[in-house]
Amino acid sequence: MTDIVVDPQEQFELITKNLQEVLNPQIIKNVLEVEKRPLKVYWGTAPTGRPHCGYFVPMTKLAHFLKAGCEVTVLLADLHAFLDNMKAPLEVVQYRAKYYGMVVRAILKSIGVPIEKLKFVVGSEYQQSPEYIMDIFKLSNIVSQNDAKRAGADVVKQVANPLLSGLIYPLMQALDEEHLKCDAQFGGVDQRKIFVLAEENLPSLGYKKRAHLMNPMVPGLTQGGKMSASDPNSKIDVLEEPKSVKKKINTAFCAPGNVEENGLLSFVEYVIAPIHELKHGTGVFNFSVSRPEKYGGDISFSSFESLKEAFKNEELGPVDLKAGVTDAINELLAPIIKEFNESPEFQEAQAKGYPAPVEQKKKAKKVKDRGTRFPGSEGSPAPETQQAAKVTEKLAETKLE
Ligand code: STL
Repeated sequence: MTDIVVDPQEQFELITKNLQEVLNPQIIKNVLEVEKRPLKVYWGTAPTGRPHCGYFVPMTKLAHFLKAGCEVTVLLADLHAFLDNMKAPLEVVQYRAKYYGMVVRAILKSIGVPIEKLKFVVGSEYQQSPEYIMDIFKLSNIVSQNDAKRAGADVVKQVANPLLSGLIYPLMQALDEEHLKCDAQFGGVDQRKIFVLAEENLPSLGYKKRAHLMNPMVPGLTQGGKMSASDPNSKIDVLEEPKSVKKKINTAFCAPGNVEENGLLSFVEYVIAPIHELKHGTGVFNFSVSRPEKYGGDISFSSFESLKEAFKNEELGPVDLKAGVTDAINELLAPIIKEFNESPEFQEAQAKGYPAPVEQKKKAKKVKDRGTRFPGSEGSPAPETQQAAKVTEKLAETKLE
């Protein structure tokens, strides 16, 4: 990556580049132009399911922030992962937070972003302090149940009998802005209602209102575009093997000439293109597809628009677009897989954060308790064996998404 940008106007452009929406841009401009200091911005993520390729989207923004000289914090919001319908049980959440941190570092390294200036904070490290807890109480006296519920509607998993934790979640996210001492919070546009809740309520606690930077939502690979936890084909893990990437891309919804509902084109637009720019300079785009001679031979595009146009005109068909995207994704993932394979710490975080679901054994037929002193008995299992069995059972209960 090239040098840090120092001109305030250029910094502002880079900070807000490719975003869907910015709330209170004047807060950012004031820091850059009047106070003339680095902007402090944070991005929060809750370590729930395994991170997938969608993670590359916010990563390109973190790269922009760092290039614009910002002080960037990544919040690994472990308690939020717990509070969101226990998507991460407390037994495993610390490993998931570690795993997420390592994935973020590996992705940024792989796209050539210097990460020395990037700060990582684990939520539970400060969210259990008396000051933070008192702030939750204070905020709960200002925000109505209705407003807290609505704020979390796009973020907190919606279930039939909603838990109280879903109301605490948005309050804590608002408070994180103050306790992380930031000027701006960055997130997907799905966070918008929480961002607005923070803007409307932090001033009542005597805290300043922050700016909010929002990324567009990038569709998944299935028709309808939502990345779903229950459909493994709708997302590609950041450690997905090349063969499996190929298989998943091949099942992706991609109709000839249809550029509107096309997760593959979106992936090129929001991930492949920005990363190519980061590596090769502003405005530089290249997307190549190797094609057999009888189908027109290799073809490459030097702008996203020309690629989209070619697909729309059916000069480029689904099979070829899929081949190009498969190669591009495998190229993006190769250094992350390599990093994982070379790091026992990374592997441990994954193994302990996402223990393999153990087959639920059929209930064993009840045998009459004849004690341990009958012919053929092997005696009682040692206490440590019993303990291990309990832990395995507990891990088996862990619902994986
Ligand atoms: C998710 C998915 C996602 C974003 C988040 C969680 C954000 C969590 C969060 C928590 C606390 C904060 C900020 C953000 O202060 O895309 O499951």
